[in-house]
Amino acid sequence: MCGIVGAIADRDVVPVLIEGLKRLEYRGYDSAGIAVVDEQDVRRVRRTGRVSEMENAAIAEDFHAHLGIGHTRWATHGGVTEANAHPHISQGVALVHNGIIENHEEQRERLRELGYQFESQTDTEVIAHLIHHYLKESNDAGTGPAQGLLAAVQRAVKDLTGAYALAVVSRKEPERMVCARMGCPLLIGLGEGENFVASDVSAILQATRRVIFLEEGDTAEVTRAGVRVFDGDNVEIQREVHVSDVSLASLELGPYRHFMQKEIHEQPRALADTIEAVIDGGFSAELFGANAEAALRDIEGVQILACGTSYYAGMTARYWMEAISGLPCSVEIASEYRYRAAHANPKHLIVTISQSGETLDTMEALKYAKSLGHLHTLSVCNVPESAIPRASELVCYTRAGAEIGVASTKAFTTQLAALFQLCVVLGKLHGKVSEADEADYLEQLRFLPGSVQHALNLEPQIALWAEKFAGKQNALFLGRGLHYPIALEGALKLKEISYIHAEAYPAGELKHGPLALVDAAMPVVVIAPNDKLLEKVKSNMQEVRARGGELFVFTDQDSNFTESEGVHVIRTPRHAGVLSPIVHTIPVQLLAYHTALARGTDVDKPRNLAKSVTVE
Ligand code: HGA
Repeated sequence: MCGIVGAIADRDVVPVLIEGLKRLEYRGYDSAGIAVVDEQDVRRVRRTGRVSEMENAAIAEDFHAHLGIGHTRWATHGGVTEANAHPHISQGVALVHNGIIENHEEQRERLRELGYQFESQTDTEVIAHLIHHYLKESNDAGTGPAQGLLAAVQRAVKDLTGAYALAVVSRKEPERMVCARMGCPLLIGLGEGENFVASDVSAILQATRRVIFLEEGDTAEVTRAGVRVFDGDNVEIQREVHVSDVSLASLELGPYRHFMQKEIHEQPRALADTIEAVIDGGFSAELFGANAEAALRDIEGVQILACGTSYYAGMTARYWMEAISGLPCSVEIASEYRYRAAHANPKHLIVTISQSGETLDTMEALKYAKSLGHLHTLSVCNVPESAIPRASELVCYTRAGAEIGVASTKAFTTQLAALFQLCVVLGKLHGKVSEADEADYLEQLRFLPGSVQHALNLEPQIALWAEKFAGKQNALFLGRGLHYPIALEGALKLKEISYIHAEAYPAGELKHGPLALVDAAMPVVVIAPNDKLLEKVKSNMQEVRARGGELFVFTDQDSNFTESEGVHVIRTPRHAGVLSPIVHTIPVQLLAYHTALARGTDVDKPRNLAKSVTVE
């Protein structure tokens, strides 16, 4: 979603801002802009569309400065227009904003009465006017300008309800940038005689790795010489400096055509990294934190909360959880759970799953679960130090590396691997997993990266199938048991990047409704490895074939499918046991990718979608 970058330096910061915005493009956006403070004036350039278009305009207008802020906008309030793009300016105060201001209408009224005129339909513009209003008030009262912008921002944010990450500059104070955070992530990058602000570390990685993560309610003043951070009571406070280990290589495309393709192919490595600690040290509670054992022994059940692809990871984990650990497990979409009058069992472990660790609905669901009295919380997350793990008692970091493609791939399979580890650890602690079982699970994990590599080798065959899908309007995905969530994930991937309408059903549900859709124009993808439900799935497939539906079956070596008229089969070389859902994810990812390629869509930045969903 929206991205923020800001810089103050002796050098020209415009290239830093542009480079930062390009690095934030992966989050999904619809317009971009920068504002710079140069010789007592604020200049701004904004464009709808790509950062490169805005960059060309900035070059044409000869933008250079030592202080500036930039933004990629994913519209929430007001259409995709240049007037709604950030930065917004109020009489020399320029600001960029991520988030949503819930009381913007009330503030708009108040500001109109104070004489302010609005140029955009955004909620953001009220913040610029509010800051200007307080700045003017303190100037009129004779308070020196050196303190002006910071104090004005600190006063303005007290009038706001909702979520924000802000970076603000003023033409009257060309020596500082002020920022604030509530509900949306924001960090400060520390350089040598130059400093930065960003919503995501990837935006400033080319300049520094030393970062301070702002906490909820913090404000900060950033100058060339240093940074001062204040808590929600405006008391100056020291925040820890972290050294980011995000690799620059993970942000580069390398020999691949798209980040999604790169990330699909990175899965053997990403999985090997995620399971490394278990392979070396076994299924130990310490994987989830130093004091995890007591908490994990204490629980009586599990409640998983997540959104989108992460929700499907949770659905898969539910099958493992109940079978392996014997603990009752429910899975719920975070945005639904947070508004439901849920009956909490305090001893049910809350497990949240979020690639970015900043998914707003998941964060709010976690807060709600805590307010209901849940005693223990665990986060499965790919971004260290992000908001959700920091708000959780226990953490399991997936080690997928930066995921840039909007459609999640390696984050999903590594989430599955992490959740599988959790299931086995809970099984051990709750007396369900014997030493022999544990050895067996370890062996299966050990083979996992290799099995995934074999599945990747099927790419040429899958690309041929994709040519048939490219001309279709609809597709149906079927699976049963552990593979039903993988059918859901396959349908979601196809929808997200090829814009083909796709739905997934548990195969047993077919004749309760969706069979009515099946005819010769409807391709039906079936995920059918050799497990205890295989014979049932085969009967469901007969029902499709009898109605003229064309079947595309992903299976493994052990199941005796044969190709025939209207039945196409692709096999993974070996049966992956209980981890089969992870291996069978690869073919559905590749099918979606190659279908999108054949249809010529923007694979890494599908229309209307954003990477980290940081607004409601
Ligand atoms: N509400 C603001 C910012 C939106 C945002 O943060 N998107 O991720 C707007 O609509 O401009």
